[in-house]
Amino acid sequence: MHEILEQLEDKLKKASTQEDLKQLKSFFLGKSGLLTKSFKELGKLTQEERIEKGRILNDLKQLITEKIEDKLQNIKTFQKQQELNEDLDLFLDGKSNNIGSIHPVNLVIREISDIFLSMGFGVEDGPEVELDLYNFELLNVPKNHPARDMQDTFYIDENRLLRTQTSGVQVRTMLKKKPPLMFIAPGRVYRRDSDLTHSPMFHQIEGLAVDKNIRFSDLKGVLEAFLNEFFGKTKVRFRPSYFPFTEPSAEVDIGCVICGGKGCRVCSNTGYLEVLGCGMVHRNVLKNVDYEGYRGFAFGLGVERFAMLKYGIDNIRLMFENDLRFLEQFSNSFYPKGLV
Ligand code: 2NM
Repeated sequence: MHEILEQLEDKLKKASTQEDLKQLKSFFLGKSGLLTKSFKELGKLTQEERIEKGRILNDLKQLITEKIEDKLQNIKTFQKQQELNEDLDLFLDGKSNNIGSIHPVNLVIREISDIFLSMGFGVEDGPEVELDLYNFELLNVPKNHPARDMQDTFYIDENRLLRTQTSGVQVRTMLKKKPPLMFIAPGRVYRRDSDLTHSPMFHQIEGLAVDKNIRFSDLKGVLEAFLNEFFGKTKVRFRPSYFPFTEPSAEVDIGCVICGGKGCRVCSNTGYLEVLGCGMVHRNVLKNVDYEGYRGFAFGLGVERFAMLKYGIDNIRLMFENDLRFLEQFSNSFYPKGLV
Protein backbone atom coordinates (compact mmCIF):
# COMPACT_ATOMS: atom_id res chain seq x y z
CA MET A 1 0.00 0.00 0.00
CA HIS A 2 2.76 2.40 0.92
CA GLU A 3 4.56 1.56 -2.29
CA ILE A 4 1.47 2.31 -4.32
CA LEU A 5 0.95 5.63 -2.54
CA GLU A 6 4.59 6.62 -3.07
CA GLN A 7 4.35 5.77 -6.76
CA LEU A 8 1.14 7.79 -6.99
CA GLU A 9 2.67 10.93 -5.42
CA ASP A 10 5.70 10.63 -7.67
CA LYS A 11 3.65 10.26 -10.86
CA LEU A 12 1.22 13.04 -9.84
CA LYS A 13 4.15 15.42 -9.42
CA LYS A 14 5.41 14.64 -12.92
CA ALA A 15 2.00 14.88 -14.63
CA SER A 16 1.48 18.28 -16.27
CA THR A 17 -1.19 17.65 -18.93
CA GLN A 18 -4.61 16.05 -19.04
CA GLU A 19 -3.08 13.32 -21.24
CA ASP A 20 -0.47 12.53 -18.51
CA LEU A 21 -3.33 12.15 -16.02
CA LYS A 22 -5.22 9.75 -18.32
CA GLN A 23 -2.18 7.49 -18.50
CA LEU A 24 -1.66 7.75 -14.75
CA LYS A 25 -5.27 6.76 -14.12
CA SER A 26 -5.00 3.71 -16.38
CA PHE A 27 -1.67 2.76 -14.70
CA PHE A 28 -3.46 2.36 -11.34
CA LEU A 29 -7.12 1.75 -12.16
CA GLY A 30 -7.13 0.57 -15.79
CA LYS A 31 -7.97 -3.00 -16.97
CA SER A 32 -4.45 -4.27 -16.16
CA GLY A 33 -3.68 -1.51 -13.64
CA LEU A 34 -1.83 -2.01 -10.39
CA LEU A 35 -4.93 -1.85 -8.23
CA THR A 36 -7.07 -3.92 -10.58
CA LYS A 37 -4.47 -6.71 -10.38
CA SER A 38 -4.55 -6.61 -6.56
CA PHE A 39 -8.37 -6.81 -6.63
CA LYS A 40 -8.09 -9.94 -8.81
CA GLU A 41 -5.68 -11.56 -6.32
CA LEU A 42 -8.26 -11.21 -3.51
CA GLY A 43 -9.83 -14.45 -4.75
CA LYS A 44 -6.84 -16.47 -3.56
CA LEU A 45 -7.21 -15.29 0.04
CA THR A 46 -9.20 -16.63 2.97
CA GLN A 47 -12.52 -15.01 3.70
CA GLU A 48 -11.16 -13.02 6.67
CA GLU A 49 -8.11 -11.75 4.75
CA ARG A 50 -10.37 -10.94 1.78
CA ILE A 51 -12.65 -8.72 3.86
CA GLU A 52 -9.68 -6.92 5.45
CA LYS A 53 -7.66 -6.39 2.25
CA GLY A 54 -10.77 -5.65 0.20
CA ARG A 55 -11.59 -2.74 2.50
CA ILE A 56 -8.03 -1.39 2.25
CA LEU A 57 -8.05 -1.68 -1.53
CA ASN A 58 -11.41 0.10 -1.76
CA ASP A 59 -10.13 2.95 0.43
CA LEU A 60 -7.04 3.13 -1.70
CA LYS A 61 -9.09 3.23 -4.91
CA GLN A 62 -11.17 6.10 -3.54
CA LEU A 63 -8.07 8.01 -2.44
CA ILE A 64 -6.39 7.61 -5.83
CA THR A 65 -9.54 8.73 -7.65
CA GLU A 66 -9.79 11.84 -5.46
CA LYS A 67 -6.13 12.76 -5.90
CA ILE A 68 -6.36 12.40 -9.69
CA GLU A 69 -9.52 14.55 -9.76
CA ASP A 70 -7.76 17.23 -7.63
CA LYS A 71 -4.79 17.30 -9.96
CA LEU A 72 -7.11 17.50 -12.99
CA GLN A 73 -8.73 20.66 -11.55
CA ASN A 74 -5.25 22.14 -10.91
CA ILE A 75 -4.18 21.51 -14.50
CA LYS A 76 -7.42 22.99 -15.90
CA THR A 77 -7.10 26.16 -13.79
CA PHE A 78 -3.49 26.54 -14.81
CA GLN A 79 -4.36 26.18 -18.50
CA LYS A 80 -7.13 28.78 -18.22
CA GLN A 81 -4.73 31.19 -16.53
CA GLN A 82 -2.24 30.73 -19.35
CA GLU A 83 -4.88 31.44 -22.00
CA LEU A 84 -5.85 34.62 -20.15
CA ASN A 85 -2.25 35.74 -19.94
CA GLU A 86 -1.88 35.32 -23.70
CA ASP A 87 -4.95 37.57 -24.26
CA LEU A 88 -3.90 40.24 -21.77
CA ASP A 89 -2.99 43.47 -23.61
CA LEU A 90 -1.65 46.01 -21.17
CA PHE A 91 -1.73 48.70 -23.87
CA LEU A 92 -5.48 48.56 -24.52
CA ASP A 93 -7.47 51.73 -23.62
CA GLY A 94 -9.57 51.48 -20.48
CA LYS A 95 -13.36 51.36 -20.69
CA SER A 96 -14.68 54.89 -21.09
CA ASN A 97 -17.30 55.98 -18.61
CA ASN A 98 -19.86 57.99 -20.55
CA ILE A 99 -22.15 59.80 -18.12
CA GLY A 100 -24.06 61.78 -20.77
CA SER A 101 -24.74 65.51 -20.75
CA ILE A 102 -27.61 67.92 -20.32
CA HIS A 103 -29.62 68.51 -23.51
CA PRO A 104 -29.03 72.05 -24.88
CA VAL A 105 -32.74 72.85 -24.45
CA ASN A 106 -32.61 71.93 -20.76
CA LEU A 107 -29.25 73.64 -20.39
CA VAL A 108 -30.73 76.92 -21.70
CA ILE A 109 -33.88 76.52 -19.55
CA ARG A 110 -31.60 76.19 -16.50
CA GLU A 111 -29.42 79.13 -17.51
CA ILE A 112 -32.44 81.39 -18.12
CA SER A 113 -34.25 80.21 -14.96
CA ASP A 114 -31.14 80.88 -12.87
CA ILE A 115 -30.98 84.47 -14.11
CA PHE A 116 -34.64 85.14 -13.33
CA LEU A 117 -34.45 83.32 -10.00
CA SER A 118 -31.54 85.61 -9.06
CA MET A 119 -33.86 88.60 -9.72
CA GLY A 120 -36.52 87.19 -7.40
CA PHE A 121 -38.83 85.41 -9.86
CA GLY A 122 -40.41 82.08 -8.88
CA VAL A 123 -41.20 79.15 -11.20
CA GLU A 124 -44.68 77.77 -11.99
CA ASP A 125 -45.94 75.06 -14.32
CA GLY A 126 -49.21 73.73 -15.69
CA PRO A 127 -50.76 71.20 -18.10
CA GLU A 128 -49.72 70.81 -21.75
CA VAL A 129 -53.28 69.77 -22.61
CA GLU A 130 -54.98 73.08 -21.86
CA LEU A 131 -58.49 74.47 -21.95
CA ASP A 132 -59.29 76.94 -24.72
CA LEU A 133 -60.54 79.09 -21.81
CA TYR A 134 -57.02 79.49 -20.35
CA ASN A 135 -55.01 79.35 -23.58
CA PHE A 136 -57.11 81.95 -25.43
CA GLU A 137 -60.42 83.14 -23.92
CA LEU A 138 -59.23 84.68 -20.63
CA LEU A 139 -56.12 86.05 -22.42
CA ASN A 140 -58.25 88.41 -24.49
CA VAL A 141 -57.71 86.43 -27.69
CA PRO A 142 -61.00 86.95 -29.53
CA LYS A 143 -62.96 84.04 -31.07
CA ASN A 144 -62.05 85.10 -34.64
CA HIS A 145 -58.34 85.67 -34.00
CA PRO A 146 -56.01 83.93 -36.53
CA ALA A 147 -54.02 82.27 -33.66
CA ARG A 148 -57.14 80.23 -32.84
CA ASP A 149 -57.30 78.88 -36.39
CA MET A 150 -57.15 75.09 -36.83
CA GLN A 151 -54.19 75.88 -39.11
CA ASP A 152 -52.06 77.00 -36.16
CA THR A 153 -53.47 75.11 -33.17
CA PHE A 154 -53.68 71.37 -32.40
CA TYR A 155 -57.24 70.98 -31.09
CA ILE A 156 -58.22 67.87 -29.11
CA ASP A 157 -61.92 68.70 -29.01
CA GLU A 158 -64.06 71.83 -28.93
CA ASN A 159 -62.76 72.93 -25.51
CA ARG A 160 -59.33 71.36 -25.26
CA LEU A 161 -56.07 71.86 -27.17
CA LEU A 162 -52.29 71.42 -26.93
CA ARG A 163 -51.19 74.74 -25.43
CA THR A 164 -49.71 77.10 -28.05
CA GLN A 165 -47.98 79.16 -25.35
CA THR A 166 -47.46 78.75 -21.62
CA SER A 167 -49.72 81.73 -20.80
CA GLY A 168 -52.35 79.32 -19.46
CA VAL A 169 -50.01 78.85 -16.51
CA GLN A 170 -50.04 82.61 -15.88
CA VAL A 171 -53.85 82.69 -15.96
CA ARG A 172 -54.17 79.64 -13.67
CA THR A 173 -51.64 81.10 -11.22
CA MET A 174 -53.36 84.51 -11.14
CA LEU A 175 -56.72 82.80 -10.46
CA LYS A 176 -55.10 80.79 -7.65
CA LYS A 177 -52.90 83.40 -5.93
CA LYS A 178 -53.26 86.98 -4.74
CA PRO A 179 -50.96 89.71 -6.13
CA PRO A 180 -48.19 90.80 -5.91
CA LEU A 181 -46.53 87.95 -7.78
CA MET A 182 -43.54 87.44 -10.04
CA PHE A 183 -42.70 84.16 -11.76
CA ILE A 184 -41.63 82.44 -14.96
CA ALA A 185 -43.30 79.42 -16.61
CA PRO A 186 -41.01 77.19 -18.71
CA GLY A 187 -42.46 74.30 -20.72
CA ARG A 188 -43.40 72.58 -23.97
CA VAL A 189 -45.78 74.24 -26.39
CA TYR A 190 -47.29 73.04 -29.67
CA ARG A 191 -47.98 74.76 -32.99
CA ARG A 192 -48.70 73.54 -36.53
CA ASP A 193 -45.42 74.74 -37.96
CA SER A 194 -42.33 72.91 -39.30
CA ASP A 195 -39.23 74.14 -41.15
CA LEU A 196 -35.53 74.89 -40.51
CA THR A 197 -36.33 77.13 -37.55
CA HIS A 198 -39.78 75.84 -36.47
CA SER A 199 -40.78 72.54 -34.83
CA PRO A 200 -44.39 71.49 -34.02
CA MET A 201 -43.24 71.02 -30.42
CA PHE A 202 -40.87 73.52 -28.86
CA HIS A 203 -40.17 75.13 -25.50
CA GLN A 204 -41.14 78.52 -24.20
CA ILE A 205 -40.43 80.54 -21.13
CA GLU A 206 -42.97 83.18 -20.27
CA GLY A 207 -42.66 85.59 -17.38
CA LEU A 208 -45.13 87.68 -15.43
CA ALA A 209 -44.84 90.34 -12.73
CA VAL A 210 -47.91 91.90 -11.10
CA ASP A 211 -48.07 94.60 -8.45
CA LYS A 212 -49.78 97.92 -7.76
CA ASN A 213 -47.22 100.08 -9.51
CA ILE A 214 -45.51 97.95 -12.18
CA ARG A 215 -44.41 100.13 -15.09
CA PHE A 216 -43.02 99.63 -18.60
CA SER A 217 -39.61 100.77 -17.31
CA ASP A 218 -39.63 97.77 -14.92
CA LEU A 219 -40.15 95.51 -17.93
CA LYS A 220 -37.32 97.23 -19.83
CA GLY A 221 -34.91 97.04 -16.91
CA VAL A 222 -35.59 93.35 -16.21
CA LEU A 223 -35.31 92.27 -19.86
CA GLU A 224 -32.17 94.37 -20.54
CA ALA A 225 -30.48 92.90 -17.47
CA PHE A 226 -31.53 89.39 -18.46
CA LEU A 227 -30.34 89.67 -22.09
CA ASN A 228 -26.98 91.18 -21.07
CA GLU A 229 -26.50 88.32 -18.62
CA PHE A 230 -27.49 85.54 -21.04
CA PHE A 231 -25.76 86.71 -24.23
CA GLY A 232 -23.00 88.77 -22.65
CA LYS A 233 -23.00 92.57 -23.03
CA THR A 234 -25.28 93.32 -25.99
CA LYS A 235 -27.28 96.05 -27.70
CA VAL A 236 -31.00 95.82 -26.80
CA ARG A 237 -33.79 97.48 -28.81
CA PHE A 238 -37.56 97.66 -28.12
CA ARG A 239 -39.93 97.96 -31.11
CA PRO A 240 -43.68 98.60 -30.84
CA SER A 241 -45.73 95.51 -31.68
CA TYR A 242 -49.10 93.87 -31.05
CA PHE A 243 -50.33 90.98 -28.88
CA PRO A 244 -53.99 90.57 -27.82
CA PHE A 245 -52.96 89.99 -24.16
CA THR A 246 -50.72 93.05 -23.72
CA GLU A 247 -51.11 96.78 -24.27
CA PRO A 248 -48.76 98.37 -25.08
CA SER A 249 -46.79 95.51 -26.64
CA ALA A 250 -43.23 95.34 -27.89
CA GLU A 251 -40.77 93.07 -29.60
CA VAL A 252 -37.20 93.04 -28.33
CA ASP A 253 -34.09 92.79 -30.53
CA ILE A 254 -30.45 92.24 -29.62
CA GLY A 255 -27.37 93.09 -31.72
CA CYS A 256 -26.82 90.23 -34.21
CA VAL A 257 -24.75 87.52 -32.50
CA ILE A 258 -23.29 86.48 -35.87
CA CYS A 259 -22.10 89.74 -37.45
CA GLY A 260 -22.13 91.97 -34.38
CA GLY A 261 -24.35 94.55 -36.15
CA LYS A 262 -22.57 94.89 -39.51
CA GLY A 263 -25.36 93.04 -41.30
CA CYS A 264 -25.45 89.43 -42.51
CA ARG A 265 -27.72 86.69 -43.84
CA VAL A 266 -28.89 85.67 -40.34
CA CYS A 267 -30.12 89.19 -39.41
CA SER A 268 -31.29 89.99 -42.98
CA ASN A 269 -28.79 92.88 -43.01
CA THR A 270 -30.59 94.70 -40.18
CA GLY A 271 -27.82 94.14 -37.60
CA TYR A 272 -30.50 93.03 -35.11
CA LEU A 273 -32.17 89.73 -34.13
CA GLU A 274 -35.67 89.47 -32.64
CA VAL A 275 -35.56 87.43 -29.42
CA LEU A 276 -38.56 88.32 -27.24
CA GLY A 277 -42.17 89.45 -27.17
CA CYS A 278 -43.49 91.46 -24.24
CA GLY A 279 -45.82 94.13 -22.96
CA MET A 280 -47.98 95.45 -20.13
CA VAL A 281 -50.71 92.92 -19.27
CA HIS A 282 -53.97 93.99 -20.99
CA ARG A 283 -56.62 95.49 -18.67
CA ASN A 284 -59.10 92.88 -19.94
CA VAL A 285 -56.80 90.04 -18.81
CA LEU A 286 -56.40 91.64 -15.36
CA LYS A 287 -60.17 92.04 -15.16
CA ASN A 288 -60.72 88.37 -16.19
CA VAL A 289 -58.71 87.16 -13.16
CA ASP A 290 -60.14 89.72 -10.72
CA TYR A 291 -56.88 91.70 -10.52
CA GLU A 292 -58.47 95.14 -10.89
CA GLY A 293 -56.33 97.94 -9.45
CA TYR A 294 -53.13 96.04 -10.29
CA ARG A 295 -50.75 96.28 -13.22
CA GLY A 296 -48.31 93.81 -14.66
CA PHE A 297 -45.71 93.16 -17.31
CA ALA A 298 -45.31 89.90 -19.24
CA PHE A 299 -42.91 88.45 -21.76
CA GLY A 300 -42.34 85.27 -23.74
CA LEU A 301 -39.36 83.68 -25.50
CA GLY A 302 -38.57 80.54 -27.48
CA VAL A 303 -35.97 78.34 -25.75
CA GLU A 304 -34.76 76.59 -28.96
CA ARG A 305 -34.22 80.00 -30.60
CA PHE A 306 -32.13 81.16 -27.63
CA ALA A 307 -30.11 77.93 -27.73
CA MET A 308 -29.56 78.23 -31.50
CA LEU A 309 -28.38 81.84 -31.20
CA LYS A 310 -26.13 81.22 -28.18
CA TYR A 311 -24.53 78.04 -29.55
CA GLY A 312 -24.58 78.87 -33.28
CA ILE A 313 -26.97 76.04 -34.32
CA ASP A 314 -28.57 76.59 -37.74
CA ASN A 315 -31.15 73.78 -37.85
CA ILE A 316 -33.77 73.23 -35.14
CA ARG A 317 -34.07 69.53 -36.06
CA LEU A 318 -30.66 68.88 -34.50
CA MET A 319 -32.36 69.56 -31.14
CA PHE A 320 -34.76 66.64 -31.56
CA GLU A 321 -32.73 64.00 -33.42
CA ASN A 322 -30.63 63.09 -30.34
CA ASP A 323 -27.47 62.43 -32.38
CA LEU A 324 -24.74 61.92 -29.75
CA ARG A 325 -22.20 63.74 -31.93
CA PHE A 326 -24.40 66.84 -31.54
CA LEU A 327 -25.39 66.36 -27.89
CA GLU A 328 -21.80 65.70 -26.75
CA GLN A 329 -20.76 69.20 -27.78
CA PHE A 330 -22.63 70.79 -24.91
CA SER A 331 -20.32 70.47 -21.97
CA ASN A 332 -22.02 71.09 -18.71
CA SER A 333 -19.58 73.74 -17.58
CA PHE A 334 -22.56 75.65 -16.20
CA TYR A 335 -23.05 72.79 -13.75
CA PRO A 336 -19.82 71.34 -12.30
CA LYS A 337 -19.21 67.65 -13.03
CA GLY A 338 -20.53 65.40 -10.29
CA LEU A 339 -23.53 67.58 -9.52
CA VAL A 340 -25.56 66.50 -12.55
C1 2NM B 1 -45.60 86.88 -24.96
C2 2NM B 1 -45.57 88.22 -25.35
C3 2NM B 1 -46.27 89.16 -24.60
C4 2NM B 1 -47.77 87.00 -21.98
C5 2NM B 1 -48.86 87.61 -21.39
C6 2NM B 1 -49.23 86.80 -20.35
C7 2NM B 1 -50.31 87.00 -19.39
F1 2NM B 1 -50.89 85.83 -19.09
F2 2NM B 1 -49.86 87.49 -18.28
F3 2NM B 1 -51.22 87.83 -19.88
N1 2NM B 1 -48.42 85.77 -20.31
N2 2NM B 1 -47.52 85.89 -21.32
C8 2NM B 1 -47.00 87.43 -23.14
C9 2NM B 1 -46.97 88.74 -23.49
C10 2NM B 1 -46.30 86.50 -23.85
O1 2NM B 1 -44.94 85.90 -25.64
C11 2NM B 1 -44.27 86.19 -26.82
